[in-house]
Amino acid sequence: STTPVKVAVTGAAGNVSYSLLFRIASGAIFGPDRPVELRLLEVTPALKALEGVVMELDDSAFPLLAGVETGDDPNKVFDGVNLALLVGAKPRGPGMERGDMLKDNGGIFAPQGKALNDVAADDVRVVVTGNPANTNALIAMNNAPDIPNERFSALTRLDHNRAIAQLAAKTGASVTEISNMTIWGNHSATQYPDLFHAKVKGQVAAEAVGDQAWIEDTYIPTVAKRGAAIIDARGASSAASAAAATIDHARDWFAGTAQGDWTSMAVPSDGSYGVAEGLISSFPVTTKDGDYEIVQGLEIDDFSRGKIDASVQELTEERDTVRGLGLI
Ligand code: NAX
Repeated sequence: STTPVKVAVTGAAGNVSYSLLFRIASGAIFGPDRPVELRLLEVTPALKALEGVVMELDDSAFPLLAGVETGDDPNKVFDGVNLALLVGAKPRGPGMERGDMLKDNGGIFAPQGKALNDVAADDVRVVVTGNPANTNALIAMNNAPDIPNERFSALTRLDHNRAIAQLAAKTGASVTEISNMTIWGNHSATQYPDLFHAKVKGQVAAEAVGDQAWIEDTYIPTVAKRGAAIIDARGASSAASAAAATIDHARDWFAGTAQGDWTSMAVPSDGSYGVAEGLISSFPVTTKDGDYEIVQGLEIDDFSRGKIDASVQELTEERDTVRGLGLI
């Protein structure tokens, strides 16, 4: 199609978006033949900085960029959008109570969910990158009753990509020789990167590694705490890799996962693998044409079961908190 696809990005003047927008405009999600129109949402005080970003988008003369609109009103910016990348959020700062953080995010994701419900295109797909991503997606989804739940997702692709990179480094394989990686649960320190279904050159990764202690004591914490390691080294949180992961997530949702492989997306649970229905939890999924299916039938041993349950427990607590706050 030569009709531009309308892509909304929130937090458009922030760090992740500074990498994300230029890749979207270059065709990284929808390919080299599909024009894109950007709809950029920011809070009022950031609109001036956003103007500067738009000047740089203009200056890039992207052949596929059919238009850019900006604003601070989601009811206008989201009008007719086919894809909404919700990046702007209120992550937990030092000394902040979790309840306050969830409440602040409710103030962002409840109205954005409502606005998407009212003005987005009928085929809208939503990806939440802004933290706490799973529960922010839960809030948006529950405030958009007319949009099918399966259109809402949260980003665990950065964790997935980190899990591939760490496994590649350990085994000497290239990232392209690793398949069937899964992140289960929450995009948080409780996430579970699963080496019992991942494969290295076709061999089960846990067997290829052959060292359960390394998996438990080094691999899982390294992947789960990678965000903190980046902050420690850079003095700023991951931005370019988060943007790359957001692109991977959205591109694969439409373009599809490779035959025999899958990816990780946090999506509303249908009860698969004992995850309570309705929680937005990360699963192995196959994708095609903007739809996904949770991979079924994987055997979960006791070790994996404990890890998945612990992360899902955290999601349950977050859900109960936002329910108590009347946000869902
Ligand atoms: P920045 O603080 O640089 O940018 C966030 C932007 O969002 C700001 O410009 C702010 O004005 C805007 N914003 C706030 N409320 C808004 C609203 N109601 N509507 C529109 N815009 C709004 O953060 P950045 O480094 O870009 O990170 C963005 C988000 O991604 C954060 O929540 C962060 O925690 C999250 N991350 C998620 C990751 C993931 O894997 N899921 C990894 C990277 C990243 O840390």
